[in-house]
Order: sequence, then C-alpha cells, then structure tokens
Amino acid sequence: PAPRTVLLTGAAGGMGTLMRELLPPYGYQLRLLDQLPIDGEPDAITADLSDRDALREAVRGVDAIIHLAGISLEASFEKILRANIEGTYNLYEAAREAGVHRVVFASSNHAVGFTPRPVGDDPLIPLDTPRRPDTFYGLSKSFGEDLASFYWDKYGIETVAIRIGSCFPEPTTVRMLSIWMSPADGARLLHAALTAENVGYTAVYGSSANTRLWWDLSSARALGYEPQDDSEPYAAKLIAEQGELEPGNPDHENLGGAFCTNPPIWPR
Ligand code: NAI
Ligand code: 15L
Repeated sequence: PAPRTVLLTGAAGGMGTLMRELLPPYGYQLRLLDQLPIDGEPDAITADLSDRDALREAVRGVDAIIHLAGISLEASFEKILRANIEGTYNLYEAAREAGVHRVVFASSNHAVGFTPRPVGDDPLIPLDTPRRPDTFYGLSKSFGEDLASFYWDKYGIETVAIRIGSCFPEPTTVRMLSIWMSPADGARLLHAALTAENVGYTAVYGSSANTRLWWDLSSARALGYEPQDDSEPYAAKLIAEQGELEPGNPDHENLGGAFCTNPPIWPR
C-alpha cells in the first residue's frame, strides 16, 4: 500500500517548510522533526539527529521517512560528521529497528559537484557518473548514498536518493537555471519517490524540466515523476544581471559551481 504517515526530518528548514505545505494535498500525514522548534506546530518533534532515543520514538509507526535534516552547506568536517554522517546513520538504524521500509534521502548535486558541466552539444550528465564530491558537505551526501545502498542490500530498506539541484521558490543565479527544482516539482518528485514500487536503492537527479538542463532526468521519470516547471522564464533577467556562465571561469566550470572553489572551512 502507498505510504500515508511520513516522518519529515528537517521540517523547519527551507525545503521542509515548503514541503509541509505541498505534500499534505497528496494525502500524506506528516510527522515533523527538526532540531529547531517549528512555529505553529506544537506536535513537531524537536530533536537532534544525535538523539537516538528521540529518533526511535519519531520513526515508530510511520510508513516512510523523508530525510531532509542536516547541514545543507559547507561546514567543518567535525560538524558535517556529526549532523550528516552520524545523523543519517542514526536515522537508518532507527528505521531498521522499527521496520520502516522506505526512505527518501536528500542527496545533493554536490556529491558529484566536480563533474564538468555540459557545454554546447556535450551530453547530459548521466546518473552513473563517478562520484566527485566538491566539499565535506558533498562528501557526506556521497556517504549517505552509499549508506542507503548498504541498508537496501543488507536489510531490505528501500531508498530513493535525490541529488537535488537547487530547490527554492525561484532560481537566483544563472547556474541555478540549469539545476532548479521548483517547489511544486520537488513535491511531485518526493511523491513519486514515496509511491514508486520496487525501487530497491535508486538514485535520481532532482530538478524541473529546465530548458538549460545539465543532467539526465530519466531515472526520476522512471519513478513516475513528470516535472511541470522550467526555469527559462527567469533566464533573461538573471543573465542581464549576472552575465552568461564563462568557459574558463573556475566558479562556472563544474556542476557544483563555487562549492568547488571555496576553500574548505578548516579547522573549526
Ligand atoms: P536547510 O538548511 O534550510 O534545512 C535543514 C534543516 O535541518 C534545518 O531546519 C536544520 O535545523 C535541520 N538540522 C540540521 N542539523 C540537524 C540535526 N543535527 N538534527 C536535527 N535537525 C537538523 O536546508 P534545505 O535547503 O531545506 O535542504 C534540505 C535538505 O536537502 C538538506 O539535507 C540539504 O542538504 C538537501 N539539499 C537541498 C538543496 C536545496 O536546494 N534546498 C539542494 C541539495 C540538497
Ligand atoms: C545544495 O546542496 C544546498 O543545500 C543548497 O543550499 C544550494 O546551495 C544547492 O545545493 C545548490 O547547489 O544550488
């Protein structure tokens, strides 16, 4: 049967806030978790991913988990280790103990961020491109994908890992024109990832059907995802303000953009 009760981790964050509005119309009953309290949601669970008892409680009785919680940008290795690497492990362990069979994991383009972006007639970036994390953050998403694959092979917990591009109400950079996922398409993709049958471990790229798309959406479409949006209406204004992406500019050469060139935050 299709999942109904879904634990949404990271519910106080940018995407979590958008998905709290957009997912219930699909019929889901959301249980919310975040380290931060959520205004107007007294039943939300306020807990850190390091709190294994709280996670055990949070996953009890849910049909599936959407795992958005974690540090969503570059940070020190120690912080990433605790929130994203150990935190994701703690959540999968809780899922295993409780018999939750489906997780949707928010991976990121930054797991493969050092992949050169397509230029001109270059082919779209395929799903099986080698992992090339661009930050400790991207490294934690790469780990999360492997962790999810492991929990499928070893314990039969299914995961759809979504390498999300940029999920914000509007694209705000020229790079984002190629990887933008509108919030409405984000909800469509999460719904497809929750309801597709026999996904085992599946990774997909997550974006809208952008005119300037850089990657292959076929594995997402194979889940039943039919994107409805395209960033192109935003293109003229962003390009007028920021200029086109420049070949030879190291901030523009790779999928991960400036994540590839920012110095790592170290030590902190
Ligand atoms: P965000 O930073 O706005 O939200 C993340 C939420 O996780 C925050 O509310 C934060 O309090 C919570 N959190 C962080 N560490 C925690 C911990 N140790 N325990 C409990 N809660 C914790 O991020 P956003 O943009 O909403 O992204 C959601 C997820 O999707 C993240 O995992 C991010 O890495 C991933 N993602 C998002 C993209 C986007 O464009 N928004 C692109 C690619 C990936
Ligand atoms: C991400 O992984 C981040 O979580 C998000 O804040 C954006 O920076 C996005 O990637 C991006 O690459 O635009």
